[in-house]
Amino acid sequence: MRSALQNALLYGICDLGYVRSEEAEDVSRALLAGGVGILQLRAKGHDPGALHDLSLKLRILCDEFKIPFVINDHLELALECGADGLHLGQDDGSLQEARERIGPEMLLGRSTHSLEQARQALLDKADYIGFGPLFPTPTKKGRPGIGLSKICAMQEEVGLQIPAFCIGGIKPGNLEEVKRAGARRVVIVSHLLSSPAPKEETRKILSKLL
Ligand code: TZP
Ligand code: MG
Repeated sequence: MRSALQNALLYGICDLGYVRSEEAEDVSRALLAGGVGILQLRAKGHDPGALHDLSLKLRILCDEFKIPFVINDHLELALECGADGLHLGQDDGSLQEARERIGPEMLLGRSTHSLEQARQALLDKADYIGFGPLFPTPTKKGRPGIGLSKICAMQEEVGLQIPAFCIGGIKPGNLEEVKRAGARRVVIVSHLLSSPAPKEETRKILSKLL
């Protein structure tokens, strides 16, 4: 799955803040069919125990598409469902401790909100990072946008060594600007999940990243 991660330009998130659990499989299928190169299950405020069945379904679905499946926040759930990866934020503990528990194979992702944090994630042996939010976004309430000015430096220092996905408020209307600022890979959540045609919209966005 490490080589699949290297190929991923668009990171899809099935975020239960936007998608009802009953729809999560269909929406995830649409994102995968549209070409996301990695898929995460994000379920803020949900009891991990209640995510077991859904995570197994998405695990199988991602296998079908040969795309890495990542669990946000919940290490035990990631192990239980046989996820390909675990994604941790800045407040979710050390990457070294997580690595000791998940073993050498599972991908470990880290959210970063500054160039310094991006550098640190590389030193801490993250397999990939998220970098943002570039713009304020309702998906991550209360966090200011970090802007576009550090993308180039982050890309050179970190993004040449591990995949670095810019995130936060990215939409078709600002994607060109984000790319011009140096972004190569992106995560797009609300725009894709609120689209009436998520597969086609994913395809459209991906074609702009190729
Ligand atoms: N981390 C930083 S911004 C963000 C996360 C999970 C949310 C991105 O969502 P959207 O809807 O694409 O702005
Ligand atoms: Mg987290």
